[in-house]
Amino acid sequence: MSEEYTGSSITVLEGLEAVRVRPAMYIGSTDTRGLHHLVWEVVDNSVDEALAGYCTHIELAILPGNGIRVSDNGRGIPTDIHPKEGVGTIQVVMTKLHAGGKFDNNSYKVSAGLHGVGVSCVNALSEKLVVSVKRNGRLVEQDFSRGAPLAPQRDLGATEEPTGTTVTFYPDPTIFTETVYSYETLATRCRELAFLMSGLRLTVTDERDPEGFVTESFCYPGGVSAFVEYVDQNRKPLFASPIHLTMEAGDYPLEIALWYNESYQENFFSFVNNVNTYDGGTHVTGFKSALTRVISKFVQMHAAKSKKDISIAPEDIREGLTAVIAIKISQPQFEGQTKRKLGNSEVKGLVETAFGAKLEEYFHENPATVKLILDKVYNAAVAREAAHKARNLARRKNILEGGGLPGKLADCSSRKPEECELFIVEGDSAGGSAKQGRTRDFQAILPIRGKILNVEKARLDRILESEEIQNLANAIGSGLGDEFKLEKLRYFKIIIMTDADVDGSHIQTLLLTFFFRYMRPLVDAGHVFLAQPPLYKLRVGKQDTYLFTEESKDEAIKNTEGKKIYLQRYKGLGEMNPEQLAETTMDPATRLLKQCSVEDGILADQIFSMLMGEAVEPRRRFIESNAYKVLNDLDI
Ligand code: 0RA
Repeated sequence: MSEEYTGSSITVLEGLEAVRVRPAMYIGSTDTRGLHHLVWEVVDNSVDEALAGYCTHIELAILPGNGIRVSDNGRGIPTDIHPKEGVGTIQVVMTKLHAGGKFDNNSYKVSAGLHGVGVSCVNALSEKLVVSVKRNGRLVEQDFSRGAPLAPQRDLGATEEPTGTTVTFYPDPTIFTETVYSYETLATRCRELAFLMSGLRLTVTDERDPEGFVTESFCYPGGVSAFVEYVDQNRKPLFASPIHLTMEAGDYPLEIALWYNESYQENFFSFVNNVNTYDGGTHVTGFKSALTRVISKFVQMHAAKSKKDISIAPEDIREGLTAVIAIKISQPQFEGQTKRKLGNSEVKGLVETAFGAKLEEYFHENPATVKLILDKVYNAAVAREAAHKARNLARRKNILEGGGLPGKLADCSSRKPEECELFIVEGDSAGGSAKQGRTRDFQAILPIRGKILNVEKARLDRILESEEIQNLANAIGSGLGDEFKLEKLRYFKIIIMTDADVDGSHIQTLLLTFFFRYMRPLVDAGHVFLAQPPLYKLRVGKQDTYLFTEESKDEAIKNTEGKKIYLQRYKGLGEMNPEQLAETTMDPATRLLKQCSVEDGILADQIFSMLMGEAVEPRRRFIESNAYKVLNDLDI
């Protein structure tokens, strides 16, 4: 690098040095999340170019050496000398904190949204970064390292190709604790962006394996309507295609798609400036109240004709509803601990008015669809009321909000949730061994009787009537559904302990479905675990070893070198005595636990609805195409 050049870039480096000293302050963390965050900072600039109407295709590639290349066919970063800064605009964009990218007034920039720390942070945290721009018929490039320009931009000559920007970067391994990119993570977000930016094409390619690249390309002219179809692909729809409404809420562009299906869940996905607001906010509140108001109005009109007299609750209206709500806002305010909730108070009324009017108009024009929806809402209300009458109201409240402890629970003596563990154990006999083998101070045991109710196929009413579910909810203590309160959790570790056979897996899946649908914060906060009982005991001489996988068993046998061995296959927890069960599966010092987490909520939803839901065809397809993977392991 030339002497002069070093001089002019000093002030710039002071800004970026701060990013290198405290990277987590700028990108959240330096683990795999932060690593992927870098990609979105760059992609957001290209998405902004698409929002401004100049870019139709964004290509993302994972390179050998775990670099990333992001190319777009937008206008290209200007290649002139920046009038105020006196250096090339490329350098200004890449080195000035919060320069973001654009100087034009595009008010819905994603790059100014939730993360919006700017592409200069990516530069600061990359050991190498190259920007390459095609603009005015010329190709111009500039190289950087750890934020510092290595030389002024250089003109590489004329090009016939269309305009665009390519940013290639290699994250600094001295900053990041994890440097390997996940193709799945990148592809999932690209698909989501393609739904949200209808017509924009996003292509992801994994170029790391020289033997062959993996690539996918996403483009959905149907926008959020295609998103809802994608989410519900494993459910039985109530009518042919989603209701898709595009409108302005005040000045804010608003797009909503909604679709009813035969399940009982409500499934909302909401976005502000293409950022997922996992915890909803004022746009979702506005949506819900307009939906309730308009549907109630049509119910009343209908009831007057048919003389039906049913009172409809908001939950009846949302039963089996999947919706995507996407709004663009100039000054979004995000709230809550994780900043995943929209706070702008004016948005509620704007969405309510705009969406309410649009939905009413749609209903007047589509009476056949309205009839299907009203029938579904009636059914939900009738079922709810019938159950309501039959049931003891106080008990329902008790379960929802967490009530008395079940008789079958062998509780622990500690009352400090952070040190307490609840083992949910299949069957009374294993439950007995677990009770004898546990450390009573902090380990509680709840035996369950085999298969619990499949909550994917049942209404809340039936779920609340199930004795096993009542026991579970009461033991855990935090209530369920809308009333779930993580603060009331009685055990920080909820451990599912089942036999390592087909029935055990089924019970695990039923329990996980319940936790995912009705106690989702429990899963998100990392409180749910799967115990890992050993598959084998290998005795060589007087030495016993417990083995947890087929591979480790094969390996261990290989290493016995012809000595006399005795191998026991455990078919269930019941075959272990309490001491063995404690040592292999329960004792924190020696056991293995798998922590459950939801990395991709949409995929998790699809898998649960596919495995456990009403529609048979998607499950059949899944089993057919995956059976070969498990056939060898099944013990039937
Ligand atoms: C500054 C000004 C203009 C575009 C951009 C930056 C720009 C930045 C990035 C980053 C990735 N892709 C990008 N594409 C464009 C406006 C240019 C004009 O007015 O022609």
